[in-house]
Amino acid sequence: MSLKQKFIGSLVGEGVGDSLGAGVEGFPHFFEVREPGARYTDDTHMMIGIAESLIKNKGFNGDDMAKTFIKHYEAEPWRGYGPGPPRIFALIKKGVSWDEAALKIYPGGSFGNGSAMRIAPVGIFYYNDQERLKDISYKSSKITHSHELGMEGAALQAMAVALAVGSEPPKLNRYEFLEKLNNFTSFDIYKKKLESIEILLEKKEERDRIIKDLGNDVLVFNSVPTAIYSFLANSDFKDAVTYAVGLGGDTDTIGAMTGAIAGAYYGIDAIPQEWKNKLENYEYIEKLAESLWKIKSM
Ligand code: F2R
Ligand code: MG
Ligand code: MG
Repeated sequence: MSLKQKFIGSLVGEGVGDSLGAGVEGFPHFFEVREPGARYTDDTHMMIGIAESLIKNKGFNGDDMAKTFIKHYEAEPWRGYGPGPPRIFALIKKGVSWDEAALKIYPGGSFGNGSAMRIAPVGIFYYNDQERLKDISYKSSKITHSHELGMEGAALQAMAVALAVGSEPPKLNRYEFLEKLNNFTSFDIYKKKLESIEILLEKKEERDRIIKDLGNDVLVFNSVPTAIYSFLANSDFKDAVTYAVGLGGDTDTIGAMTGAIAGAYYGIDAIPQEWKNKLENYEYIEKLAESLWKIKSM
């Protein structure tokens, strides 16, 4: 499969997963998931901002990325943003630097899942450069989520996307995938969750066990591992994303993160056509992924 198909698969996969979970965010767990809703939410909206800024600057520029987030938020504030980012945007507009504003909202910074949910463009763009992937994940996270667990969660999600780009279906070795993620992170909380994923996969556990051991709420260390599990426990794009959303809780976000990983692995052609047809701004998201791929291929 071509790299281009994987890049497009990841960004479209994010949008589709977000739209599928959007109408049921916060629902208690276990329900049948059917069709994506008409709209994506803040997850995809901010993912688009990251892609645009990486393309414009041919890499990371913190000031520009923050301004891009703010421009999008002001145009469409109704996309269901978390409580922190709009307050941080207001501070940046008042002149606080992009890498300092986030520290002023939550003590030690936010560890919500808002910087991991949007990180897919960093994962695909730096898929073959682990050091830069971590560095840029941390920097892009710092705009709104400056807690070390917030930045690490974004980096781990980016690394899962990167590993999926670098793996050719159907040959994924789930245990090697988890081992690479475990070697990537030095944080105990993430290492323990990755070890739990391995055990849960072996035992083929029920959904209530997955939620209990991994989590499905808005905190990044409870939703990135669940997205990774949802990808690894299922054998095609549709099943992975449907499973993730069906767990309930932060459905749009866990759906978006699972979709970004599964789309990077299975590629754009594996995403159901009727879901692609329904995705708002499909052509634009596809164009962003293609531009990232072109810069990467230069
Ligand atoms: N906002 C939502 N959903 C609410 C309803 C939307 C509704 N459907 C609508 O249309 O209006 N979803 C989005 O928010 C989540 C991402 O949030 P983000 O960007 O991480 O926000 P924030 O404020 O940084 O963190 C979220 C919560 O995490 C807790 N938290 C974070 N850091 C903390 C810290 N240091 N100490 C204690 N708690 C901390 C807080 O409870 C924050 O409120 C996604 O689900 C996205 O889809
Ligand atoms: Mg959302
Ligand atoms: Mg959400």
